[in-house]
Amino acid sequence: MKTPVVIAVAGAAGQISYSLLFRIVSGELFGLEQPIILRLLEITPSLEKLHGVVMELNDCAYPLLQKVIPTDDSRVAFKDADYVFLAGAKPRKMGMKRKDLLASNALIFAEQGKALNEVASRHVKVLVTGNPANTNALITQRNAPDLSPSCFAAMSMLDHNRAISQLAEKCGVRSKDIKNIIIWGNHSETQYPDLHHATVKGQNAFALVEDEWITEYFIPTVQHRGAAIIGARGLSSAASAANAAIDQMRAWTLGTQNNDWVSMAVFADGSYGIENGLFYSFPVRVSAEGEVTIVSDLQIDAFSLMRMQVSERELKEERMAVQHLL
Ligand code: NAX
Repeated sequence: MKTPVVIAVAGAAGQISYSLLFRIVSGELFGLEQPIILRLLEITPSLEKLHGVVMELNDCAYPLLQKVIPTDDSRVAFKDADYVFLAGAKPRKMGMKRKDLLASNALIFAEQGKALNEVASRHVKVLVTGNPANTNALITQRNAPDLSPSCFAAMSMLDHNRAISQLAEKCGVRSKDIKNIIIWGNHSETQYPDLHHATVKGQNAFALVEDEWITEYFIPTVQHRGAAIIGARGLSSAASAANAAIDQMRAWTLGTQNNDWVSMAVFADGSYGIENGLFYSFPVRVSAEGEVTIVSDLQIDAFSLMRMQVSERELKEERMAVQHLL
């Protein structure tokens, strides 16, 4: 058995965590040889509920789970953390736009950034899920100046998986047959799901689907999928969000495979003209050592560039609204 890794989850009594935690400690994240210490963060009023989750985790008798530490103190939760899932935030309710969430959730991420800066491992990987995820990642990163910006990412893997699933259904293939999908931009309705580089069983996706399907169905369906799920379930995506969090953290740690890439919202380095320092979703490849590289030199047509810039503009506006916390 390897040395245990410390995994911290904020919002640990919430609905995403209720799927996420059990999958992490069953070995789905890092395999069956990797023992885990879990540090679970909640607000004080939710500690009793968290206690129930901890009882259930213990009742699974998972061989990989060495210890569970529930707490309402972020400095205890993030102590020596190697991997952090930040899902502790209010979710969007029916009819609410992500921007409405900004004001109430931003402070949480400023505080958690400071705590990470003080106590987390210097090589920590912090995946921000709580919405608005990209701007919350920015707030967290800016409040953790002693950590490299490469320690932070926001989740766009759910959008990436949604795009794969739509294309697979359209082409009558399985999700594993789809490669090189891209989500550009913000995890919001301005995101741009891009098929220009995608392949279906090795064939260019563009040659297999009609232009009209892309603009009238594919792009809006992926962009508005979160709202559609809220409309149908009365609650925001939870199991699929937990699944995507596992997919993104696993790819970020163990690497991408077979010349494929994943979409991750990472610290922009000027690639594709996107302003440096925004957390923007790009196609990335990850080495087996966990080093992330934005895929460069993709041909971008005028339609795509316009869509990418719309999402960049929204991220700049969100940044303006939280300037006081940066
Ligand atoms: P829940 O309300 O079920 O859970 C959130 C939990 O966070 C609650 O238990 C709450 O007590 C806790 N919490 C609140 N403030 C906290 C703080 N300061 N420290 C620690 N914990 C705190 O929401 P859930 O459905 O689990 O969603 C969590 C977040 O993920 C929301 O912001 C939601 O909008 C976002 N999502 C992001 C997605 C993405 O793709 N990036 C998709 C799914 C989801 O909508």
